[in-house]
Amino acid sequence: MAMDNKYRSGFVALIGRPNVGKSTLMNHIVGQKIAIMSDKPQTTRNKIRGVYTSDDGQIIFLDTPGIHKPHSKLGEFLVKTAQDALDEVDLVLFLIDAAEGYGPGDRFIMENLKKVQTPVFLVVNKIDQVHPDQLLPLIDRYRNEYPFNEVVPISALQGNNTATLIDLIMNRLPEGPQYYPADQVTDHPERFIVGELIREKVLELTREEIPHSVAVVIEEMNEREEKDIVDVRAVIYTERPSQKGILIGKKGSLLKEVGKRAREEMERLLGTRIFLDLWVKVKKDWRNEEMMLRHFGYRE
Ligand code: GDP
Ligand code: MG
Ligand code: K
Repeated sequence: MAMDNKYRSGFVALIGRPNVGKSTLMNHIVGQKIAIMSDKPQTTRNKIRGVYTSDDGQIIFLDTPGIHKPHSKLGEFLVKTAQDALDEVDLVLFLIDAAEGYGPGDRFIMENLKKVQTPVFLVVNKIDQVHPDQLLPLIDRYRNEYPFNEVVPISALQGNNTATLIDLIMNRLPEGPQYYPADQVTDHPERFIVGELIREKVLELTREEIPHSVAVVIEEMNEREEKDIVDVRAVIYTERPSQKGILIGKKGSLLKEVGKRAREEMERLLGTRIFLDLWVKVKKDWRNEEMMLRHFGYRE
């Protein structure tokens, strides 16, 4: 509950190393699957907004790409994107994984946090996986490196203490308007969600054989006028012909399964029948090609 009866609203960035639970937290608070979850790191590459609305105010979450030491042009771009987001928001939630403990990537993030003015909460996630005695030393370790405005232990998965987190966030936000209608949880284009769903199914079905170098481009997404059907033409880009072979599978069996699973989930999500036309193409070393980055929508 807010401390006064002003309506508050603002933008909150979720940052932290891959797999700490950023998407899980946002999905828990917003209550709908909008960011794609996976146990493989870095499946969320674009900003996704989740909107939480109550009588006290409105919180608009940005699920930014993780800040980590860049190893390629794509990596540099992702770090820059994350950094830019931090300067534009009202509050930053820095998530850590209580079970994983302190990691070298966290120091890099905190160094970067010192460069922005925005207040920062340390959100210690996955407390369901540790003994309470382990928490204080861990928190001290982080506090020694950065003067966090709040420290909030939670379990995003089980929802422990997330209501407190919401209250603390709300009280930090400035007085402001309700930016989005109360029933809106995301303003992300359906195209992006559809692309991410296909990527999710590829990662699900190929495990380690296909690295994160796959990108999905939705080339066409059209609603048929006379029928309740949406035509989607999508291309999965891989870096090597061998990966293309794996992805297609024996007599096209793997690609067929990717398409089937993605289509079923799209139909549930969008509430319409989907006709999915799925292709696999090879683009060598697309991670480091500026033009491709632009083509895939990672550049303005
Ligand atoms: P992200 O990369 O930071 O967005 O992390 P995800 O939200 O994709 O979560 C990574 C993994 O951690 C998933 O398998 C989640 O189910 C799991 N996870 C997230 N939050 C919690 C939590 O509070 N407790 C436990 N035990 N697992 C969690
Ligand atoms: Mg995520
Ligand atoms: K700061």
